[in-house]
Amino acid sequence: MTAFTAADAASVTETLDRDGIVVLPNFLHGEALASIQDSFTRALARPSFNTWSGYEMMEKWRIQLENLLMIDPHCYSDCALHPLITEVMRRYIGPDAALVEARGWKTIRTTRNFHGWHGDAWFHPAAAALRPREVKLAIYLTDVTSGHFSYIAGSHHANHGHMPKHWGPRDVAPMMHLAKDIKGPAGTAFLFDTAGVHRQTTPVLEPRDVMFFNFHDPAIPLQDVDVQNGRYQPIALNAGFLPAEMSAADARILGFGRALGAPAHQGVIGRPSQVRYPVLHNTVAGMLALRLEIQELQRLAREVRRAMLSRLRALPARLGRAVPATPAAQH
Ligand SMILES: O=C(O)CCC(=O)C(=O)O
Repeated sequence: MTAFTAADAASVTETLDRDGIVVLPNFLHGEALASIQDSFTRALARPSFNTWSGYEMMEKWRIQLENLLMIDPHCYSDCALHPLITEVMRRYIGPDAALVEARGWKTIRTTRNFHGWHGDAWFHPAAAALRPREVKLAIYLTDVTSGHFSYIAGSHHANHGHMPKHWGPRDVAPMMHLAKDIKGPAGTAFLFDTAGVHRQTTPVLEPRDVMFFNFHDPAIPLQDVDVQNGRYQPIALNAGFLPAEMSAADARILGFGRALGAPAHQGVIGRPSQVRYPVLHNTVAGMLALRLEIQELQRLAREVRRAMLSRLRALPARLGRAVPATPAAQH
């Protein structure tokens, strides 16, 4: 992990405040980068289904990992809990900043313009007056020369306190000279204020792997759709990756105890109320149930066959006992 000083945290926070985005070159490197790249690739090997824990797919172009803190120990010490990051979050968001999402994805190669300019929508309209701040730490896991992240520098200032929205090409055209295109080798990181106008650019000429660690104050009320979809719940942690001792500040940033005292459903990991493609899900679940039913019928058939065979084998002996001995044989 790269060492940092209080001056680093101050200057990163200052740039974030001014531009809404700050690049951290070579943030992840060496063993930490190699380990996360490997874990990421393994986790992307198959979709989550029944006994497999893998990726989720909400659309054609991105294959998504929902719980990065489950897949690799370096996602704690070298990413979410990196002292530079936690210090900048405290300075920029406030003392109650917490990690509310740790997800990543692979964008597949495509020339399709599938992802437009937007500010991230997350807080309830009633909270807009609080001018809530949210910051994402993004880290590239592949070398990125196309399909990179782009951000309109300074656009966060005008958007704070307004409901985030999607921006059409005509809305963004007058601001394009302020666009910061973030390209770079694997391990390049950047922090951005999600109120600013941003997007993944097209075309994506090489598949791109990226992680996003999302921080805001969990006390800020969420927009209805995120409550309905169970987004920004306490995040899933892997106990095996956590150190035996952890500072109270780190435990709070990870959300320890955040759901205590609240209705249990508010602490449930995942998206219990979100049913996407119900027909497809029910069909696949039905096919799995049918497969298991057939397996059970096959087991029953084997049992019946075994019982019949053993009865057949026992038949001659039983017949022998049943046939009375001939009189001649009695002498
Ligand atoms: O994948 C990207 O580069 C864009 C990400 C993005 O728009 C977001 O996290 O809100």
